[in-house]
Amino acid sequence: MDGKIIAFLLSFLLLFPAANLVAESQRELVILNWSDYLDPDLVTEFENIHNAKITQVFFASDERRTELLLETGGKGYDLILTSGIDLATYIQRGWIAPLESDRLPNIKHIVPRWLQAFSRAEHYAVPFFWGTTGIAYRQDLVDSPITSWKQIFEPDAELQGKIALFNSPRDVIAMALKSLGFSANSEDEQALAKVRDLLRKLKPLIHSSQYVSMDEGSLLVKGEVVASMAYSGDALMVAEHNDNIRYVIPEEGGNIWVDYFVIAQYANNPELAYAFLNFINDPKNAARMATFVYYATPNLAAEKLLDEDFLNNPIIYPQETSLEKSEFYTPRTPRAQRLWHIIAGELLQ
Ligand code: N2P
Repeated sequence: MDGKIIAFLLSFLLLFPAANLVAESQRELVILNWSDYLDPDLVTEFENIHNAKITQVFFASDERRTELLLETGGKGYDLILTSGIDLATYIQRGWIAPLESDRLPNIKHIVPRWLQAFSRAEHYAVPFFWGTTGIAYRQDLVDSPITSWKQIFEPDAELQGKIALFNSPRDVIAMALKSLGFSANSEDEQALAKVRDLLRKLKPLIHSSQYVSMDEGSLLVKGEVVASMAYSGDALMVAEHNDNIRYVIPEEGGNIWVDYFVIAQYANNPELAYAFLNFINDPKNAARMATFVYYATPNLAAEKLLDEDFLNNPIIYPQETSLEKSEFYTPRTPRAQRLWHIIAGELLQ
């Protein structure tokens, strides 16, 4: 055999186990998450400190997250980012491990209000951020400011064909209910029949029901979409690329949500998952994370480190008066849930 080939084989045999060792010692943390929800610099810092690799699997709606979890029976993830309203279902399905608070010393920084905002959250979930759902729009492309959901759900000529909704039955129907003066959580059949009519009329008038991205290629930045349902911090993030983008909690009110990190029942690396939760709740890191995503942190010690500008930004920390008409989602009966899916299914295809 050619000497070169022998040398190659020998070096391969010698190197391969070593490569294996490196791979084995680098643990992986798999996080099911929204995109743009973790500061990439903090991710890298965590990876370096823990000699670990963070892999994120992204979803673009709360419903899509549930579908992904259903596909694997909750397996394949170490940490799951979930909205508070889905917690109870995920716990019931056995996808979430109860929190062992002695492994999470930094939980002491979290304001109890957010730990307790949803049923059973306290024992299973670590609040990450809270925010609102409202409307992001291009002030330079409308005659007068957008102030109500009615302008989205019954658009006049100026907005027709230029509206983006979430691809989320829950959010679309809840906000359509509010535009008609009902509660976001209404299960009243007549109210829902009105929503159905409203959405049937709306269908040909929307641009899309995909969540608009937050980068410079966003449809809002390009002006192809003039008004979109949006999460508060995301509107601020996309406004970095166009300072004509505004965010409003409409006069009918919006949705107040809380997002939580939970440890997956089938986590491969629970220890690393706890390390991550402690890391992001270290006050300095939690403050940096908040600055990156433009959301309000439930971490009190972090809040104390944030700039006045951030704390006084009414999109991040809305005044109580503008929150008054906004609602947290409450659990729906399975029957209502089915009905909501049917109604929204006609619109969101
Ligand atoms: C991700 C923000 C998602 C917040 N950019 C929705 N709860």
